[in-house]
Amino acid sequence: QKHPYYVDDRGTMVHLFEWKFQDIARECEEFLGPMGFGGVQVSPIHENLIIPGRPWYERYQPISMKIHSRSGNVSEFQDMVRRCNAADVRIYVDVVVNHMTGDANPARGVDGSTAEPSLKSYPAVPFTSADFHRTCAISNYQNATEVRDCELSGLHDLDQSKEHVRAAIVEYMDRITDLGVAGFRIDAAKHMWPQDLRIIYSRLKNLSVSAGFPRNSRPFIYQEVIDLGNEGVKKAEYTDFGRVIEFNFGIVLGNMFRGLEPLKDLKNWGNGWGLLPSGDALVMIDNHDNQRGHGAGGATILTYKDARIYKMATAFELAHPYGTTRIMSSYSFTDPSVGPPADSDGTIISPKITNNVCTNGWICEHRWHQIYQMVIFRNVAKRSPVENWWDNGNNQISFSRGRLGFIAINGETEDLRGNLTTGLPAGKYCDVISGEVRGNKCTGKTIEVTENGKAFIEIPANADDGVLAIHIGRTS
Ligand code: AAO
Repeated sequence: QKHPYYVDDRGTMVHLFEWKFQDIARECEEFLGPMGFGGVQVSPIHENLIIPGRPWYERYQPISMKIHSRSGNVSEFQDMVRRCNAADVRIYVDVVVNHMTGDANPARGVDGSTAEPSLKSYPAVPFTSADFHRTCAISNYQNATEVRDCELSGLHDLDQSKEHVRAAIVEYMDRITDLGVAGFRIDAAKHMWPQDLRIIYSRLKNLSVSAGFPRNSRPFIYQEVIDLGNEGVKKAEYTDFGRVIEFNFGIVLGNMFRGLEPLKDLKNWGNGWGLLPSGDALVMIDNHDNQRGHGAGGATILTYKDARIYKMATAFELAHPYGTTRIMSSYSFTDPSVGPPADSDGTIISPKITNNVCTNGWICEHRWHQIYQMVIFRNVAKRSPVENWWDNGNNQISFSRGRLGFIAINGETEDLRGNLTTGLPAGKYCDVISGEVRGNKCTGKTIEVTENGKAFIEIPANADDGVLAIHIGRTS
């Protein structure tokens, strides 16, 4: 269940946060498929409590397990999964089964379901108070039992040791699997007992053969367990049966690319850093929580708002073989509660996309040249190792991925200029950061690798991008 079942050598998923299913389907066909993205994580798809003002976080308050949200209804979901699969892009669903809603009166869902949260009564599932833990607040993260048996932010906490709860969760996830998805993000996994999750995952059905998955494929599972090393719940408790989202990844890289620690220290990235083993980790620079101060990470998390260093950190993420990578794709915000761009009736406004620039309030980091080109780089580099590491003892680094790709990063105020070992076969390559191959021409810098594998590399301190990347898929 640690295998994402991407098509071919695709290696990265993008979280299209709050996108509508119809827009995702089109994005799969027009961009994600052709550009080599492996998958899309969609925002939670179950029916949620409608919260006045429609903050994004209402989607983390389930009121039923019907598939109907601001992203669309079940037939739109099904159509999206079919079209994305046809474009070789897999779909991953953010599953919220730790809890239902917080208190609200009246409590009404997107599909019209009602509930009495204060009585823990959710007739549309149905769940009654017998299906929940007692009411208590999580305040001490040192106490693993409290973290798992009490309520996260007042959200009524389901008891996954109960057979009825397990059956409802399995039924919901199987229903999604039947529609052709490849796997699940497990929200708030930290707040559920590993032994219960193990049982629930083991009961899930295999991925759909008619959707194109090999026989006996198990759903990809990646779990949200925030463990920065100082609490009662440990990420290693969850790696027997799925991957875990490695929150230290974006925190450390945020510090590094902000210049708080030298990039040269990344030489042994992954090992000796307290990070999970690579095969257990799903990684990102930022996510929908910590880009807006929720969850963990604090002020040094990089987001689209720090565009230049964000692209540099993302380039490193995608160039380095550690973990399964995810890219964030955001809408613009200042108020951390505000939901996606929407009409006055709450209908989400689609991104308008012209020449890879999204408007209507959407950022679309995945359409940024430097980011999608590195998604392609990662696919080309496959599983080849980091080789030919070089650094200047400070914030200028470079390395190759075997003989398939090479990246250089200049994170300081001095120019980077020198003959570096690229590891690539002799030839002319197109720097995919400053340009691309169009027709037979490179629109950016052309890099000439000589017989000994070296090339003259130059990244001025004031360059638009502090990164240069070449790979064998783009010769000129
Ligand atoms: C909303 C309102 C609440 C209201 C509630 C019920 O905002 O005021 O009480 O409704 O009416 C999202 C939003 C929530 C929202 C919720 C439901 O973020 O604000 O509540 O929807 O609408 C913890 C969990 C983690 C969770 C994260 C936000 O462990 O699972 O909080 N993330 C997921 C989703 C998220 C969603 C939910 C879960 C709920 O991604 O979008 O919530 O479905 C420590 C712990 C972490 C803990 C954080 C924050 O982190 O380690 O486990 O995350 O605290 O509580 C340093 C430390 C680090 C620490 C951090 C912050 O960095 O090193 O360990 O500081 O203290």
